[in-house]
Amino acid sequence: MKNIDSGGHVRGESIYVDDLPELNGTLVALPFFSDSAHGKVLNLDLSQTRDIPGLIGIFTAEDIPGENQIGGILSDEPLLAEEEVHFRGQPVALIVAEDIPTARKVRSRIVMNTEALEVITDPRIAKSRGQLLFPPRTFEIGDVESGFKKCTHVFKGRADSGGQEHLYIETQGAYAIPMENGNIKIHSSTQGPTIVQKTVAKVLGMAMHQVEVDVTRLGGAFGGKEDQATAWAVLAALAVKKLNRPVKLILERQDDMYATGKRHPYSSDFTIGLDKDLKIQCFEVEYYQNGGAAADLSPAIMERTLFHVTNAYCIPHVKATAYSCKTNLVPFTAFRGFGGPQAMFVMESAIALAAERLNVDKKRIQHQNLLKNGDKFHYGQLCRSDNAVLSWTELDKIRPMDIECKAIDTFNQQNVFKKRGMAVMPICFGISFTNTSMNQARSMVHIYQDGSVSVSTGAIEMGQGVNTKLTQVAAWSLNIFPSRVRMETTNTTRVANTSPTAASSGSDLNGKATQLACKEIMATLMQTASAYLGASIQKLSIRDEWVYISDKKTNLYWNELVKIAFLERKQLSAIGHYATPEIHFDKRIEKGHPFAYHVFGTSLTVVEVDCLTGMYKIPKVELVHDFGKSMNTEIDKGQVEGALMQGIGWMTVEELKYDVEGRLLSDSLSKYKVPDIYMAPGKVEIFPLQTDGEPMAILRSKAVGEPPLMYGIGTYFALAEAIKAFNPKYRPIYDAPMTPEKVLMGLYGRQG
Ligand code: LUZ
Ligand code: MOS
Repeated sequence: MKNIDSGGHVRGESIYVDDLPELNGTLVALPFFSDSAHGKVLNLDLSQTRDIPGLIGIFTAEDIPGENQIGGILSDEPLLAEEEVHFRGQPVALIVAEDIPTARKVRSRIVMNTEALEVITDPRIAKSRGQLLFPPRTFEIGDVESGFKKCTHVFKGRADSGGQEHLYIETQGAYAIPMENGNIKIHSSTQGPTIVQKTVAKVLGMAMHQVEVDVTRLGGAFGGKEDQATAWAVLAALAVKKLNRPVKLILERQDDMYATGKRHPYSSDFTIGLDKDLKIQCFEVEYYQNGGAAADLSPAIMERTLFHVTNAYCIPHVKATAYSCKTNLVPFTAFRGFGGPQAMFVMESAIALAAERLNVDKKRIQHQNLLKNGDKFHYGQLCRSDNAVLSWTELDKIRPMDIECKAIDTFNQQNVFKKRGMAVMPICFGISFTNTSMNQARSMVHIYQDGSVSVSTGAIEMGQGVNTKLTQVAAWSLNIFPSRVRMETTNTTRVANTSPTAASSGSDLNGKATQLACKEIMATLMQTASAYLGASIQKLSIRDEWVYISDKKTNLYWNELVKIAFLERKQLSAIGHYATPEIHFDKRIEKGHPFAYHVFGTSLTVVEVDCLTGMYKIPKVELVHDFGKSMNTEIDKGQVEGALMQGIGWMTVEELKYDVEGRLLSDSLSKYKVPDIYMAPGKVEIFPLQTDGEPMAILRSKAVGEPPLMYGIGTYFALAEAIKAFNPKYRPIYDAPMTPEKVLMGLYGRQG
């Protein structure tokens, strides 16, 4: 089934927040941001703004009627700064004007005077000063201390990975509208409409039922709008509350890059221990997560890091501790993978270091240690599949790795200034919000009198195709054609208490809820048909919109059946509620069964380095991915390709740069390089792992949003191999991203 949005997208007709028709009298809002990374606010001088025509108002923390607090997990983040500012880009005031040029002019005339306080940007320094956002956590299994003593080989190392800008094409924004009786309606570009609703209510001192949030779709999010869409919606709503006029707040690209959180940079220390057969016996790791100036989603992200310590490997003795370090940078936030990729980069670095010191092929250690059915994860859950090994074996069958290695050796012998390298990257990603209570969803289904169907869920369409998948779920559950089904906007008055569309779980949770709602309506319709046809329910079915008795088609058509049920005064609407069964987690002992299932896969990446310039390209990536039984292979392949490319960008050219004063240097697209079409692999081949599918997944089709991002990690290690082929003295230092500059240093130095 084709993506239901593709026509609208291609014609440019799809609606985003800034495309909504504006009501008469709509104003624009523009935040004034702190340009100090850490300081006491002495005063905010507005004197130069007074006589600017078109300025409607400037609001600060003092104008907030409720609680000046937007922290989603911990209450540590004011919406508008009060006595102190903690990062550059922190909102301090809100300018409301007739138009954008006026608002910009006003902004340029506001002066904030601060007394500078010490600026910390390095998580290790923050940790040494005791600057943590919340207490550290340790996940442990076995006994590393005695385990290391029994190891033949023990290696210590360090790994660093950089942050990443989301670069959703639609920037952050919201359009807030005053309604009757002081109520407010907000169109928000958010993954979490309920978070927006709840926070607006809290900050404005309203009840949740006075706030309606509506989302048509997002032009990308990637985690950047899970929590950090909220501030902009609340600011717009604050202006509405103050002025009783519609207010639109859309961040321009540079403001968005400057003032919104990104993927967390991590710095980590590890010790890996192997026995004489290269079985990894022990792994000890300390993660220093750069959290920025407030907690935001860092507690949950740090938790997922701790779940993905060992990637796709079984390690009997593990001790992992994570620190979320408070720095004077914008609060870092959710980004596809949510702390998992950071952990997996450390694991792969440790294996690479061991392979290098032992002078063995990294693949040998990887393969030797893959998870098998029955293995226990360090958090207590059992691995219930052999898909790690199966995907590796399948890839090796399709593209024998030894032959690939030989081809690369031959290429490297024949070329002096071009060198190739390859890496294999197995992945394992847990599906479910790590916070068990978030794993629930609702779906409201109406059948109209003409037989057409309306479906509302908590899922947010952000380009990932969830609405297409939910259309399929509804159509298949009712045995009607997909053209009958309309996916409605996501609206808090129709579907309440939604979890954000995140954690790769949107289709699973909302799909299962939709199945339940459809099932309820189908039961009603089957009763109706049974009475009308005088046939027993057990013998009845609907196929392609016709009612059948056993295998015999009747002349009762869907439209007619719906009409009869309506005239008989039957309920043709239902709300399904789904909560993932079986999952639980006990934080006191850090053990449980947090995930509904895991997604596996293995990729093979080949890179080619130009040894005169340090530039590189990626001739190919081939991978075997565990889709379960994919319900939409085109959408799922699109997710794998997009995630792979995003992972490649994170590992290679995307470099977030801050100076010691906490100033973001890479604050525009001329300074922050994202992979473009020339950077894309010459060939991407995706082979589905043949399995029976996963019953906990919607229609046995596994969650696909995040896991394939981690295939990109292979690129880093393939580049290290290519450099080594040119410069045998090269010793990698596991410091991602591997930019062309670093490659060049590696080609002609000892490290890179
Ligand atoms: N968001 C969240 C996520 O709140 N909890 C999670 O476990 C998660 N995992 C991945 C992406 N977003
Ligand atoms: Mo996410 S990182 O699934 O919002």
